[in-house]
Amino acid sequence: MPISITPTGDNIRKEFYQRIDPENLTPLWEVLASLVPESPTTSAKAHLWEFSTVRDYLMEAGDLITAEEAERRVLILENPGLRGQSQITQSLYAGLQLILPGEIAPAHRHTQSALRLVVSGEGAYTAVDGERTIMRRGDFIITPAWTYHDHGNDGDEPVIWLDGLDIPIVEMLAAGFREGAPEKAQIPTRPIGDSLARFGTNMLPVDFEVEPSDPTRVFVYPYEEARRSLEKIACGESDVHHGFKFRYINPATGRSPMPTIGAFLQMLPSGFVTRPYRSTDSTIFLCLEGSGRATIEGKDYEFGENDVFVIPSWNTFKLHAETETVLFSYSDRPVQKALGLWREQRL
Ligand code: 1HN
Repeated sequence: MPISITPTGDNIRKEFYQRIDPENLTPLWEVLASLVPESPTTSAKAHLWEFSTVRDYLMEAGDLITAEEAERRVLILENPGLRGQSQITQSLYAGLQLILPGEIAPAHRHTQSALRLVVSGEGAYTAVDGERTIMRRGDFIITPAWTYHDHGNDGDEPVIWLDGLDIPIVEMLAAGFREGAPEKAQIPTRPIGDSLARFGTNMLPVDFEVEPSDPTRVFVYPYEEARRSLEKIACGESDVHHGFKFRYINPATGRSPMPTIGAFLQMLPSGFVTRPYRSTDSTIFLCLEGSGRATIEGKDYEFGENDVFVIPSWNTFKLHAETETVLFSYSDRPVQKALGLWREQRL
């Protein structure tokens, strides 16, 4: 007898689903539309964290636990739509880290890539692959996959920075490894500034050749220089959707500094309002200077210095700068571009 394609009673279908369930089988037709949505759907929500609130709790955490005991003293910025999952978007992690004077966050390495954006305080250093970098406000510092890194604070004030990691991506791929280092703090093998001098001044060592997939040899992108470049280009014509916006690169390849995370720096002149825009890369923003308002899917989020906000994939937003504003941001754009998935819409 031919198989009937006329609608079957709900109960008969349910009974069928129950019978195949013990065999670890389940019908596609019940989930197809949500598996392959017409446009991106994510449980992540738009949200803003006021720095002053997080800072106060971080300082309280400073009395509760040492950096060494915690390994990293961090308050995770958890997306309200993804609670309990240690992520700020479906693909990325964010946290604010505190290191007090005299403390060391011990050396380790892992396959997850990390970025830091220094937010408040001076006098701390981070050491990457045997080279220390002094952390100054606004500096963008990276720890490529499987590079040893430790942090220390030789100064006399608390230092706080934003951490961004690709933890959910590595988790999805089940490719996470980590190990401790032989020493608590790496013994420097190169002087401060060595990598930047060799690889970050529009020159490369004469015999240095790079493969497109090589990680960057530049670990620090000083804010002082980035800020100067923004100032220079801000005399010219602005982009109606972005104001004046740069992407950070590996200077040897022109690609993103790390394969999984793209990072950006933009300036919006006082009073500037961007035209509505959306893209498939959920993006985390940190306000380095100025203040303003992000309107995300029609809802307003007022931001000031050091506040962090997140815009989920395909959410339409515009940015309104109350005063001259500098925003740092990061996303999974390089992953999406490599896979041919990235889309944007300029409205
Ligand atoms: C990590 O290694 C750091 O090195 C910060 O500062 C946050 C979150 C999860 C896993 C490793 C750091 C981290 C982390």
